[in-house]
Amino acid sequence: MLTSIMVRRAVFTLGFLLFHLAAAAASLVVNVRDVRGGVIDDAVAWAVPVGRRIPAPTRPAVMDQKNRQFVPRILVIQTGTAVSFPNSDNVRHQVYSFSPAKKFQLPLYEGTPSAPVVFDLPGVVTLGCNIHDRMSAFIIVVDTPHFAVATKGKATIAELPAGEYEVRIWHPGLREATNPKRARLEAGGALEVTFTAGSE
Ligand SMILES: [Cu+2]
Repeated sequence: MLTSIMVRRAVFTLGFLLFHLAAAAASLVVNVRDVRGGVIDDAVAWAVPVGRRIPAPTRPAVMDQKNRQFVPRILVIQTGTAVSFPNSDNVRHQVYSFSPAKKFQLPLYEGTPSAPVVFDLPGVVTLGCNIHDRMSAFIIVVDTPHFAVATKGKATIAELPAGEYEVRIWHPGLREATNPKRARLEAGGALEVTFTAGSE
């Protein structure tokens, strides 16, 4: 009897805590436009907590290969994330990167290689396939779990704990890094920031 009351009380307390955590989360909308005001496709945005500890990544990620294309074409991950590279085609691929943030090559393979690749440095990793020249994709490795890929120039980063953030963007046509923007998010609040970036 006592145990059942204790369990009920614990469940109630947990529910109460989760409700308040959800209510306190803020969201950030990041607009990415070109110099003429048009939206930029394939932009990504991320928000790095300022002066706060960043939890280690917990979820693995997947870069698939389907119909001789990488899926997704742009993958954003937190630094330290393990990415698996399954091959869903019935032809073999040989995935590689020469990017300084992660140089690697997977031997020619079918199915899923047994070991995922861990991306332990932030940066942009350009992927290619030695067999199919037109296969290309990007893995954007960022020092935060808070990121989003834009749809029609708008990236929504949800479930952010309140506090100060440094917001950055990237897109495939970007020649040099744009200056970050600071954003201070209140508990339960929503904020919108706009970047103007060259699309050439
Ligand atoms: Cu290939």
